[in-house]
Amino acid sequence: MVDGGAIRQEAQQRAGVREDPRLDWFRDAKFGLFIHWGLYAIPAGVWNGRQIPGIGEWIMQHARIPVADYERLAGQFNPELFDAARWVSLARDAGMQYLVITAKHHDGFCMFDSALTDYDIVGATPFGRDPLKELAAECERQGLKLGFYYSQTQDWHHPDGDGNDWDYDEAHKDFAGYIEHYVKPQMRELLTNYGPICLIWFDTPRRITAEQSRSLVDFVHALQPDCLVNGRIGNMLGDYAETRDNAIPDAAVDADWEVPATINDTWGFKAHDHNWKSPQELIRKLVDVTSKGGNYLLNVGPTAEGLIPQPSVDRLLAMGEWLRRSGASIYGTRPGPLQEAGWCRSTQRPGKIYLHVFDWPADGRMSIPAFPGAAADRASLLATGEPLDLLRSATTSTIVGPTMSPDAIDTVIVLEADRPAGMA
Ligand code: JFZ
Repeated sequence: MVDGGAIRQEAQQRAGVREDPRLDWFRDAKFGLFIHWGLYAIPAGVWNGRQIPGIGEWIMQHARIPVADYERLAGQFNPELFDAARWVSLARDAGMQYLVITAKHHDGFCMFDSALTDYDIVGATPFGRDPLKELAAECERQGLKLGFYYSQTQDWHHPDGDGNDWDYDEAHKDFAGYIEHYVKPQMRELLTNYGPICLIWFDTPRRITAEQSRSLVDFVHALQPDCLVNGRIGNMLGDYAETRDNAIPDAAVDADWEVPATINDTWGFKAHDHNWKSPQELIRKLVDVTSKGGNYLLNVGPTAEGLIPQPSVDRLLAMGEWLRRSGASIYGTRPGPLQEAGWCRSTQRPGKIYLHVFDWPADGRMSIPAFPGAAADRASLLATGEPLDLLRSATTSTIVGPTMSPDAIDTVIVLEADRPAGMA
C-alpha cells in the first residue's frame, strides 16, 4: 500500500499539513501500543481442529466460517482476567505514548457497547463489560493517549459491509447505506462516549469512494477536531500516512507517518505462533523508524482470557528498560543529519545530535563528517554521560570511544556544539 516511495508521494499531497499543530504530540510520541483483541482470540488460529494459515484475526475469512457459526463465539467470550490498569501500565512501562485498540475489526464484532447492534461485547457475551470504557478511564488516570481501530469497509457480519461473499451476495450490498447508517453512527458513539480520542485508525480502504473517505474524515473532525485520522481511510486522505504492515522505509521521509508492526507474525492471538522477534530487533526497529521520522505502533494480541501473552510482555518491558536509559535520543526528536552513514542511525533535537551505533567498531573509532551549520565540539555517551575524545580536522571528526561496546543493543553518542544556536 504505502512504502518509501509511495509514502513520499503521499507527503507531497499533504503539503502544508506538516505544520498542523494537531499532530505535535504525534510527531514527538514515536512509540505506541496496538492491541488486536476480539472473538478471534478464542479459536486462536484453529478451526475444527485444523490450524488455519495466516493472521489470526482473519480466521473467519480464511476458513470461510458462516456468520451463524462465528456468532456463537460471542456466547463463550468471557475474558475474566482482563485488567485495564495492567494493560495501560504495561504500555507506560514500555515507554509507549499512545494506545490503539480494535473497537471493531473485519469480523464485525463490536468490542464496545453499541446501540446500533446486538453483536457487541456488552449485549452478546457472558462478560457483559465494556473494555473500551475501562481502558479509557485507565488511560485518563495514567496519562496515556487512546485511539480506536475501526474497520470502516470490511465487515463480515453486516450484510452490507465489504468482504463476506460466503454468506452474502456482494453485488446486492448497500455499501453506501452501511457507511451512512452504521459506520457513522458508531463513529459518533466512539467519539462521544469515551472522552478525548487521539486518533481513529481506519483500515483496508477497499471499495470506499473519495467522497465517502472525505465525509468520514469530516465526520470525525466535526465530533472531535483534534482527533487524527490515519491514512488508511483511503484515497490519500487522513492526517498522516501509514506504511505497509511491518514495512520500514529505506530512508528518511519528510511526512507524518507510522509503521504498524507485529512482535510475532499475527495481530490477533494465535496459539501456535511462537515466532517472536528479539528485544534487540524490536529496539533497533524503533530506533530505525525514529531516525527516519516515523512512529512505531507495536502490536500485542491478548488471549480470550484477557491476558497479553508473556513473550510480548517480556519484550515490551525490555524496550522500556532501554528507553529509560536512552529515551532522550528518541522522544521529541527529528531525523538527524547522518542519514546515509551506514554504521549509525541519527536523531536530533535543538542543540544535540544523537548517533545510534548498533554494531560498535572493535577499535572504538568512528568518523563523522563536519556537518554544515552544525559544529560538533563535544561527544559523550548518553547513558552514562561519559565524555569521549573527538579528534577534529577540517572535513571530518573522529570519535574515540571504548573498545568494548557500551550497549550491545544500541549505544547512543551525544554530539553537542559550543555554540548550540548553529545546530539542528
Ligand atoms: C490490515 C488488517 O487486514 C489486518 O487484520 C490488521 O488489522 C492490519 C494492522 O491491517 O492488514 C493489512 C493492511 C494493509 C497491508 C497489509 C495488511 N499493506 O498495505 O501491506
